[in-house]
This record gives sequence, C-alpha cells and structure tokens, in this order.
Amino acid sequence: MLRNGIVATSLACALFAVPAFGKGYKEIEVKNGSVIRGTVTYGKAQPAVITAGQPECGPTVDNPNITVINGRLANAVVLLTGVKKGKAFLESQKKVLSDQKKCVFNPHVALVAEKGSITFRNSDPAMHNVKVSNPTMRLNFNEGLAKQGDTMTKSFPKAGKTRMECAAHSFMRAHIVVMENPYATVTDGNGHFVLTDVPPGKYKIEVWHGDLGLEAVVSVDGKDKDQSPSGTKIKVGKNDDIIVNAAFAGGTLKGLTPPDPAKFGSGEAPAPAAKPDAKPEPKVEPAPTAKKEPKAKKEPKAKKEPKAKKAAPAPEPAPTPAPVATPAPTVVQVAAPTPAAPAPAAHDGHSKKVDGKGVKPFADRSALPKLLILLIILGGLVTPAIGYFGIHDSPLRAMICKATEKIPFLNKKS
Ligand SMILES: [Cu+2]
Repeated sequence: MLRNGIVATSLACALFAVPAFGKGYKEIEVKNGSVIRGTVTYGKAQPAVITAGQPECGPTVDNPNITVINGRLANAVVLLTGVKKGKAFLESQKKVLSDQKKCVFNPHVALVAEKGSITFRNSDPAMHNVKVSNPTMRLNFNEGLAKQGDTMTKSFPKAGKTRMECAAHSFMRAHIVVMENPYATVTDGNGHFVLTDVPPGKYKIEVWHGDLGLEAVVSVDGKDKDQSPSGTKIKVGKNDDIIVNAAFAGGTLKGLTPPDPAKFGSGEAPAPAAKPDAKPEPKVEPAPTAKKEPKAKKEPKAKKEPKAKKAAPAPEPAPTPAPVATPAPTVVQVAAPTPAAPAPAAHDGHSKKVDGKGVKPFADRSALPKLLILLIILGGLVTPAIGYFGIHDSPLRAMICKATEKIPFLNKKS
C-alpha cells in the first residue's frame, strides 16, 4: 500500500515536473565564476528616429533597428555557446514580456530561455500584429493584437535567433533570441554588456546584431579574434575578468526612412547609465559611405563569413570621414507617405503589400461581395450547360433535382 503510494507520487512528480529550460543544460551552483564584459561599437551613425508614415504611429518613431550613440551599439546580443552547466535561468528569462508601445517592440531583442515563453502585448490604441516564421526553431505564427491591452503568449521550443515583425507596420521589426543557457545578454545604450558567474571552461562567444549579423571583429583581452559563424573561442578560468570588445564596421540601414538629415549622427537619445568599463570612450564620427551591405536578416549559421574586414578594434572604431551633412544615401523608403519609391526588402512572402503604404495584416473583407457575384455567374453558366449536354436520367441530374427540391424558393408555386 505504502509502496504503491510512493510509486504513484513519483509518477505524478515525473509527469508534472517543472520543464527543464535549455536542452541538455544543467543548473548548478557556480563557484569561482568569472565575469566577461566589454563594449560593442559600430562605426557608422544612424538616425535616432525614422519616418513612420502611418497616422496611428505619428510622423516618426524611435529607430529601433540600429541604435548608435557615440559609436556605441545598443541591442547587440552577446552570448556563450557550449556551456553545459552553470547558473540557473532567471524567472525573467523564462517568462518574457514583449510590449508593442508607440509602434516599437520593447525590448528590441527579447531573450528567452529555450522552452520558455513570451507574452506579446499591444499597449497602443492602434492594431498591431506579431509575425514570426522560422521553421528551424519550430516557430510560425502571424497573429493580430487588435486592441489596446490585448495579449497572446507563445512558447519557444528550440534555441536560435529569429526576427519578428508587425505585419501592420512595416518599420516595426525586432528580434528574438532563444537561449540554450542563461549566458546571453544585450548591450545597453552605451554598448556595454556583462556576463556574470561564468563557470571555468572553454566556450564560444558570439557577438550578433539583428541587422548587422555576426560581422564584428572581436577582441578578447586585447587580442583580435576571428569570429566564425559559430562564434569566437574563449577560455574561462576561475574568477577571471575577461574583456571582450567587438567592432562592427559596414552595414546600412535597410528599409527605413530617416526623417530629417539634421537629426543624423550620434548623441540624439540619452544613454542609459554606463556600467564600469576599463576602456576609454571611443569618439566616432559618422561614416556616411557604406562599403558593404550587412547581409544580416539571415540566420547566422547559414553563412561562413571569413575574417570580417579588419576594422578598428573596439576602442578606436572607424576612422572618420567627412562630417555629417549628407544622409546615408543607401537608405530605402518603406513606409514613407510619399507616392515615390515602392517599398523594397524587409518582407518575406507572407505579408500582403498594399499600395506601397505598408502591409495589410488580415484578409481583405471587401473581396466577399465579389466572390458572391462570381459564384452566381458560375451557377448561371453551369445549370444550362447541364441541360445542354443532355444528361437526362443520369445519376448526376437525379442528384441535382433532389437537392433543388429542398430549396424552398426554387420550388415555390406562384
Ligand atoms: Cu504594428
């Protein structure tokens, strides 16, 4: 009896056990853990705001895609791969909130534990939508959040990186990183990041930006390392304090419209509080000529990027060319209200484009009457055709007759 009870309890425990977050990852108490910290830079200024061109969002919205302040790159993801055991996932990594507010996804990069969930919320009085399509990560949804306060929750079964967007507003793009371990973070407004409690071992460190990919030159304790598609090798000892800096060089702002050239350059938005950092502040001037397209958007594993151009390592990024004056010439219009330039890029096949002003999220209901008229015309053609081909006494005719007998208005005697 007692044994049966124990067996039943164990079974129940096994069935309702808390899911393990991170496939194959084991949470342990970390002793003598190390710190990995540093700065991510980008040698090219970007506008602080972009043109929205849709009334519900106002004329401009904050530029979420590439945020650069004094050459420091915000929203770059720094993560370790190959960590099999270490500190526990935080609750805030298991259950994440992604808020759509003022037509911007917040946070721009949602970091969520593998097997964790994200609740998407619409905090605007306008309709938004969340669209994610990534078969490798077993993700495929495209759902609207029709009104303010609406939410939906999705779970994330497989580690990886993917883009999300709002199908109602083509400029609303953000990223999701599903973490195989808790050692992942995003650079703040000063380009800083810190990873703590890293257990001793050999890992790979990745510095990735949703719009710039992996094309950064990474230096570990002052030595340049080649960042392969799977990251840069790093050896972590006990109680180490490892400085990792990364510099992105090329890349252009794609699919977004800068509203006002006068607002170009750095220092537009106030930077969040800086974390302590041994390195001096690099001073970066805008570099308007783009040599290279970023090739971002793709999942990083797809490409083998040989040594990115040896741009300046972190502390002295990008040499400086002509002052601001001209806006980045390669910028493309997407949501601009002007009738010019049709919208290129930025979307895969799922969205429906509507007259260059953006994307309509749901099926167009105005097509319904047209469909009805089409059905009536077809019916009008088919009925005489049946008579014409003389299928009297055929089983098909009998079937049709029987069916029409049941339709009252066809059999009404006048
Ligand atoms: Cu939206």
